[in-house]
Amino acid sequence: MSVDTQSKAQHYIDLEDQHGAHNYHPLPVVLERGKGVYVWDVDGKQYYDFLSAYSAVNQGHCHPAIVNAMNEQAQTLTLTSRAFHNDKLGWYEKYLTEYFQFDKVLPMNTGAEAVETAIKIARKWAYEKKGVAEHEAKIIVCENNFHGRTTTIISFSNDEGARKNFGPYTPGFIKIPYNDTEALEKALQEENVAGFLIEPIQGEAGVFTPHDDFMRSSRDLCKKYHALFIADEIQTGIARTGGLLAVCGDCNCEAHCERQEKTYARPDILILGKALSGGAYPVSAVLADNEVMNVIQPGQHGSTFGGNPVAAAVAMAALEVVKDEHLIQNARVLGNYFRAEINKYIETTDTVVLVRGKGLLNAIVINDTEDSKTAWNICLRLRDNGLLAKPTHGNIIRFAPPLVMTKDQLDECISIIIKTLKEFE
Ligand code: IF1
Repeated sequence: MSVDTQSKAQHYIDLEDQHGAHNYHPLPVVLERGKGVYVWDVDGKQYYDFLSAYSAVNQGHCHPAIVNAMNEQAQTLTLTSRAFHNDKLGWYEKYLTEYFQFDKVLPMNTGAEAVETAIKIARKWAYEKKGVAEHEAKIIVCENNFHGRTTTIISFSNDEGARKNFGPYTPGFIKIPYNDTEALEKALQEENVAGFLIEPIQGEAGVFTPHDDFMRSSRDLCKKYHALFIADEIQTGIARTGGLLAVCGDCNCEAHCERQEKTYARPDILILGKALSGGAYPVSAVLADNEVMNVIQPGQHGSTFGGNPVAAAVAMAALEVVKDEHLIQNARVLGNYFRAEINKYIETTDTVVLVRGKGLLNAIVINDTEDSKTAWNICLRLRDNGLLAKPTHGNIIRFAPPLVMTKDQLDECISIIIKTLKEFE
C-alpha cells in the first residue's frame, strides 16, 4: 500500500469515526464494490468475502436477478404501508409460505424485529390458547444466545457489552445451557412456559454446533409440554448450513420432502431474515401455522415497511436464486470439503485447535486465550492476503463465504487461510 492509497482508506475511516456513533469496531478495510464471492476496496484491491455480511449475502454480492427485481419494483411502487393492499404482498406471502410449508407469514424488516414479533406471538398464544395467567408467560432461551439488539432481546442476553446499562430489563425469560436436553425438560416443567427460542447453531457464540439430535429432541419436548418450538434461523437458514434450514437436519433437498419427515425439527414459529433478501434490502419474516398465527388480529402488530413491494419482489428473487443455483447442495458439499481440508492442516500444527460448523457456516478456534488479540491479528493478515473474515471472540474466527462459491475458488481460499495461519506458527 502506498502512502497515497493508505490515506484514501483512512479518509473514509476518519469520516465514520468523526460523524458516526462508535457502536462498532470494524476491520480496517473500506469496501466500495461487490460481485459474487468478491468485494473490492477503495484502492481496487480484491478480496474473498468470508463473512457475507453475517450470512445475509448467501446468494453472492449484487446478484443480477435480485438487483433487477429490486430495480424494477423500485421504479414501479416502493411503499404503500399496510393501510392499503399492494399487488406484490399476496404473491410473496403465497410464495414464501409454500417455500417453507407454513400456513401464514408475518413480514417484517430486520432480524431483531422478527424475533420481537415471534416473542409477541408466543406470549399471546400462551394467554389465549394455553391458558397462561396474564403477565406470567415465560420463554426459555439459551445461554450465549444472540437474537438481536432491542431492549427486550438484550434482556435475555448474557453478553455484558450488549446488555450492561441498558436496563431495566424485560422479565419473562428462563435461561438454560445450550445443547442441554435435560435442562430444557426441567425448564419446560415450570409453569406458564410459552415456548423455547433457539438458534440451531449459535453464531456469535463461535459457531457452536449442538449434538445431532438436539433440535429434534427439543422439538419433541416442546410438543410434550405444549410449548412452542421457536427457531431463529436468521443466520442459519436459507441454505447456509447445507439444508434449506438448519432444522432440516440431514436432509439437503431444495424443498420440503418426505425424507425430511425423518430429520426435520419442524418449528412452530420460524424466524427468517438476512439472506431472505440476499443482502440487497432488509427483509425478515415470521412463519407459523394458523393455530398460532391467528392470535394476531388487526391493530395488534405491524410495521410501516414490513411486506412492502420492494421487499416482496427482492425476497422472491433471492429465494429463486437459492433453488436455481442449488445453493443448498453447494453449501453442503463445499462445507464438508472445507472442514476436511482445514482438519488436514490442523493435524500438522498447534496453531489451530479445531474447525467446527455445518455447511458453509464454520469457525476455527485458535490455540490462544479468549481475551487474546490473535484472531484479530490473523484477520488483519488474512485481509492483506486477500480474504476478509471476522473474529467472534479473541480466539475464534468465523468463515462464512457466499454460497455461490466454486470449488476452484474455495481451493484458493483454503490456501490463503492456511498460508496465513502458517505465518502465526
Ligand atoms: C450486528 C453476531 C452474527 C442473528 C440471529 C437475530 C439477529 C442476528 C441468530 C438480529 C444478527 C448479526 C447482527 C450483527 C452481528 C451479527 C452476528 F455476531 F452478532 F452474532 F451474525 F453472528 N438472530 N446477527 O445472528 O438480526 O436485527 O441484525 O437484522 O452487527 O449486530 P438484525
